[in-house]
Amino acid sequence: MSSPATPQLTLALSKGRIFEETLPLLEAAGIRVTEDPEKSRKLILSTNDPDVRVIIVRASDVPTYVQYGAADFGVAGKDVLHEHGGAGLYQPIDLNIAKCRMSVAVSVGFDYENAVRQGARLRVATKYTETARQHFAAKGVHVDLIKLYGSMELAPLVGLSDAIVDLVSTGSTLRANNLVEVEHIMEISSRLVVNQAALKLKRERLQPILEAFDRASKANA
Ligand code: PRT
Ligand code: MG
Repeated sequence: MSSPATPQLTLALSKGRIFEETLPLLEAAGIRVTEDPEKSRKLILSTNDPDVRVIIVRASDVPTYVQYGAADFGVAGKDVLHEHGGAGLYQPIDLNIAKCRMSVAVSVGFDYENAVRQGARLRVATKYTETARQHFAAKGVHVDLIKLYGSMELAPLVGLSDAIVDLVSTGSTLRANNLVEVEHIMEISSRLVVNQAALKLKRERLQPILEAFDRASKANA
């Protein structure tokens, strides 16, 4: 008797916007996820293709699963990839999904330009310490970085920091909290990341999926 084999390909996705926006790309490759991660507590989801399964991981863990080959490929934001550094990952395609921007924001009324001009040492709260470090170092601005894991928008409101580095999409979260964007660091979208060994060893199975993703994502550009 044969037991069901482990699918040949494992794709790492995070729940929420990345999962939702990756579904049409998978569809273009003929792959349908047969379970809904919002309704199920399962972390390994099957697809209509017996060769392909999807694992659900935290957005910032996607590069790690792919780097170590626990997933062959995955989808991660440029914000997450910039923090991770990209070791062991091949990044062939900008999928043009989950778009937003990385910005510096401060409380309304805080004179950021003046503080920078005066060479003040700024306290900056962020989840993106590596990106923030590089940004302020390139500008020659001295900062004390305070690492947070969520709700960066709160930090300036309660005196934890002078500024934040965070993602902005519609801007409504900043507005609701009386914050303004003062600097634009980079445009963000999600990338396909592929394990470098898998790209060589599983090329035959991966290549058509990558090509379908590439074609479908051009439509989002
Ligand atoms: O939520 P969790 O802590 O598990 O992880 P995560 O926040 O990293 O995951 P998720 O699913 O929220 O985001 C996954 C990816 O989506 C990010 O890595 C980004 O590449 C991308 N993305 C696109 C965004 C946004 N747009 C976005 N608007 N990620 C987060 N936001 C947040 C932002 O941090 C801010 O708090 O939405 C808020 C601002 O939105 P607006 O519309 O009010 O400006
Ligand atoms: Mg989130």
